[in-house]
Amino acid sequence: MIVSSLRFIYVCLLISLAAGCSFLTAPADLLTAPKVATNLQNLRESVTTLLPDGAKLTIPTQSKWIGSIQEIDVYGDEANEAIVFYKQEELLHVGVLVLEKIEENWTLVHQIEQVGFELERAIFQDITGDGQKEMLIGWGGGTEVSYGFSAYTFDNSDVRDIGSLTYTDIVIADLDGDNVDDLLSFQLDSETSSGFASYYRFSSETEELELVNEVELYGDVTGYSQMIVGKASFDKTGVFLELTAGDVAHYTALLLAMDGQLQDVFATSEQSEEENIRYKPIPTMSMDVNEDGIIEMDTLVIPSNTDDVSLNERELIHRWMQWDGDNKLVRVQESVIDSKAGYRFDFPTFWWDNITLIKEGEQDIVIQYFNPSTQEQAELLKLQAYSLTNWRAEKENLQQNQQTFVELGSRRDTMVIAIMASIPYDLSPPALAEYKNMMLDEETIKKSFHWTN
Ligand SMILES: [Ca+2]
Ligand SMILES: [Ca+2]
Ligand SMILES: [Ca+2]
Repeated sequence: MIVSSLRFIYVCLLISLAAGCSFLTAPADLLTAPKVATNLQNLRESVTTLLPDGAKLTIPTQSKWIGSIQEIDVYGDEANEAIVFYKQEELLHVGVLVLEKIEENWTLVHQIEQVGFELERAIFQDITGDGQKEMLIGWGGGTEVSYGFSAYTFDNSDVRDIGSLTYTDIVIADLDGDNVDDLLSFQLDSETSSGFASYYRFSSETEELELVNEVELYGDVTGYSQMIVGKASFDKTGVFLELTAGDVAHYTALLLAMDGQLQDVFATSEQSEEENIRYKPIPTMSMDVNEDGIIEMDTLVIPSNTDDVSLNERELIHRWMQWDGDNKLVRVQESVIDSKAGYRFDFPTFWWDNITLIKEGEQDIVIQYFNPSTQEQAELLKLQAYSLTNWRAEKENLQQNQQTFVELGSRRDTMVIAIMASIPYDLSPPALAEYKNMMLDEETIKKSFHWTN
């Protein structure tokens, strides 16, 4: 057991040198693995006797992987403490117990309690920069959009509250690049239809979390669907926030720390093009779509020559935009996404601005060559999703009709294929030459296909 664990650590260390492998289990835990079962039983018995009257174990709703009992070293003494989450429904109390193992016995050393109906999240992360983890707890208060958050630091077996705030969502990340994690809270105020982002850093002078600055988000913010943190450029970490403004518009905000202050990058920009492209009729999700380590915004573009198509029947182009480090967005990729069938098909760059999309039936997406100057248009590729049960018969049909197609992938009950169109000889000679250059071979078609969920 120990030998194989050591081998695992060795392999992981090798990988970590190359690619930043993260330990799912700490090495110390692996080395003591055979003892875990008895230790855990011992701990569970202690927890049962130490819980307050009428209290039940609970799991933080947004950090479910943590469970109701977490063994973690918060004292920095290289021995694990046990953190226990509980609630007392009748009293509307939620609480945390900190247990320390003293002479083989789990002993209650701290009890922290708040009024609330649930524990919303629990995070163990160093936000003071001393290498020792803080305990960050989100308490569910009375409303759906606002929670209370408290950060606790442990020193010399003492626990101290270093800052409390309210939040709708929260991210912890090093935004200013000083190698110490900072805290960004997002607050949605449903009464005034407004959103605020507040930037906090730990101050070594006051030894508390300090509000650096607050940014009011642009527009009548009524909701949000995503808040993620990641690289916004090679050297800058940003927070991408997918917001609902008013009843129908959605847009992506990018929040960054510039010169130590939080900024909403495009709210201060006078580039109206950048303003407009971030607005869309439905929310989308930012992600690192081209796998270069940088997060892209997923913006939506109406395909050419579809003005008379109703919005519901229109298939929109997903135009993935990367921040240029200043106040502009740069197009890095274009795709079509079928969220029902669960796939994305990426367009080669030489297709950009020379194609349009047509939705056929429920699930067929026709990609057409489109010449903006002559308005000539011709089918290039059709993406079709079938249920697997129908696929065999459909395949025979396609073969009988001598159609060229590529099987892109099958998953669950879905088969997705791409049908290559036959060459449209009615195009003008220059358009036909352009069309032929835009035809994709089987390998490129396969590489352009990705499952999304
Ligand atoms: Ca710390
Ligand atoms: Ca920092
Ligand atoms: Ca990327």
